[in-house]
Amino acid sequence: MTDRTAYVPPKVWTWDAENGGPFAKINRPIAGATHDKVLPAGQHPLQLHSLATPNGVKVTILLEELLALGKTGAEYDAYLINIGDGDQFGSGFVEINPNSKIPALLDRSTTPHTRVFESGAILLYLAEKFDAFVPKAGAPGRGECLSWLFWQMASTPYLGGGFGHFYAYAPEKLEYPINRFAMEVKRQLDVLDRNLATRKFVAGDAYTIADMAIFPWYGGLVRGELYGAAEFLDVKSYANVARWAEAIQARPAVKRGQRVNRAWGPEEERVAERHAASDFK
Ligand SMILES: N[C@@H](CCC(=O)N[C@@H](CS)C(=O)NCC(=O)O)C(=O)O
Repeated sequence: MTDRTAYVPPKVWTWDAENGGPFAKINRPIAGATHDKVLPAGQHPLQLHSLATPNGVKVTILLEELLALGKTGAEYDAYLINIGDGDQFGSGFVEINPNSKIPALLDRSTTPHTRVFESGAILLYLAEKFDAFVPKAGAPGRGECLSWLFWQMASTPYLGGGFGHFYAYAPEKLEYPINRFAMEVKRQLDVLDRNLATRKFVAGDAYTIADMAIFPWYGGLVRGELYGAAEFLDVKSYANVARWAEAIQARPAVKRGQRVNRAWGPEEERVAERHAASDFK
């Protein structure tokens, strides 16, 4: 193991803006807006401000699935928040998410308007509002669906903020954190794989918001889309997760949801802003 004993933490931590790796420009130890910026607004009650990262895509997948079910009230305007440019620190965005992270939703069908932030909260809010993809309170399967939804919200920071950060983004490759987080991510994949050995979807027979939350992260990982880590984590050994991920990836609404607020990849696949079904060409 590499000798990492040289660093002695100071008595009081201070912010060294130059030493934060590729995200030094956007990471700050303080909350709040850095600049005034009014958010754009479209014609639909639901206004989404997001980016097609795994956390953002969860919500656009749900919205597209709701529309595919015929829930026309789920029509939405989706605007791009470019986190690399610091759009999440604009005053209008901070008003709907004081935590300055995508995704954030404003529902203008309520009086007063309802802001919802945290992707898990947005999934639950929309699924309940449209009575789809989550069992009702008291119905069988509700506990299982919520358990896996919250499992994703609590587990994924180890995958993204822990493993992904140290394996792919940190300025140096450090053995200790890579080992620690690879161990945890493989444990999480095994949890999912054992669960999916006896079930079609993560919460049972039905496709729910728990699948939509977990798929962009662990589905993306086993499909080789995250951190260039497929071989390192030996993702092909999680065959049940792979089977489930391929089934979800094949859904047309999922494919549409993945294109919304995309700011990278082939130009013809990007739907930077979404206002109507006709935006998918
Ligand atoms: N727990 C949050 C996490 C959201 C999150 O981390 N969003 C990232 C993009 S995937 C972000 O906006 N980062 C910008 C920043 O950290 O400044 C959720 O699930 O909504």
